[in-house]
Amino acid sequence: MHPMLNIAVRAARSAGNIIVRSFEQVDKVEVESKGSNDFVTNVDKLAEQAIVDAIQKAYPTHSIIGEEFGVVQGSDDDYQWIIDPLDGTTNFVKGIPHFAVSIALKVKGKLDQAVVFDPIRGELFTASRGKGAQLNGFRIRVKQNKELTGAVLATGFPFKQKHHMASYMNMFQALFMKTADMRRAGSAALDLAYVAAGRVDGFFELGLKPWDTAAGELLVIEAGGLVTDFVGGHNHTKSGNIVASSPRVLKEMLKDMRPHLGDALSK
Ligand code: 2AM
Ligand code: CA
Ligand code: CA
Ligand code: CA
Repeated sequence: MHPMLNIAVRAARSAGNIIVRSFEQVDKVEVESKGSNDFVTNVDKLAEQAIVDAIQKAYPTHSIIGEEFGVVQGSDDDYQWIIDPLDGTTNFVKGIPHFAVSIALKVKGKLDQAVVFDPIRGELFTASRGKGAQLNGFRIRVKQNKELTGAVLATGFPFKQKHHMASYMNMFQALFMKTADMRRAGSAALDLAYVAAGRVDGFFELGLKPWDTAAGELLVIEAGGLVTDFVGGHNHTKSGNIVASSPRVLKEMLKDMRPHLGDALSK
């Protein structure tokens, strides 16, 4: 295992331990609101601190960007960690055991290492650039479906951008009519990991942040899938509008979504 992936795994496991311990008594966890429908807890922050500590202990010069603490600038700009200590906080606070720790490393702007860890199931998804993707050490691959018919897609609702709900519903409908079913499980990082593992056939969501998708994106790519924005380009890191699937299904998804995008989502 790449030494930096090894550190990422260690960091994810220590965050996972904090999260699982608190989840056992989740009724006692204090929930703050970061704005409407946006929860955060002390556990998010403790988990992020554990990850930052693990990275800084091993690589004191690296930069880190995390959901809760923002940018921790290091002296070395070539190495940037992108972390979401708890992806699926809404599930966590509701007592639904489906959430993950997401840690990615970019080297000179390119995704290089990725970990998505589901601490409840003990599922560790990892990828290193050019080396494939694994689940608990076993190789995983994106399902190479040729069409949407029979597919199950994961998605997320635009909880923060409710002004996009109408467009979203139109896209949802266009895709839903062709697929077997849809899943809205509540963790974008796990949605992407599940695409990588072939558990779902594709994923789309709008308005996500870099820490939601960075690790999952590398998992999907290393597992033989594609990740694009809503028009097949590579603006998804900026726009947060993301589609992931096998090359052929992704192409069909984009075609079906296209009539419903409007100007705002054409990126
Ligand atoms: P978070 O738990 O780290 O905030 C799924 O739609 C994604 O959106 C998740 O990865 C989740 O990341 C984020 N999210 C933030 N607030 C949400 C909410 N109220 N409902 C669902 N997802 C939310
Ligand atoms: Ca959050
Ligand atoms: Ca998140
Ligand atoms: Ca989070």
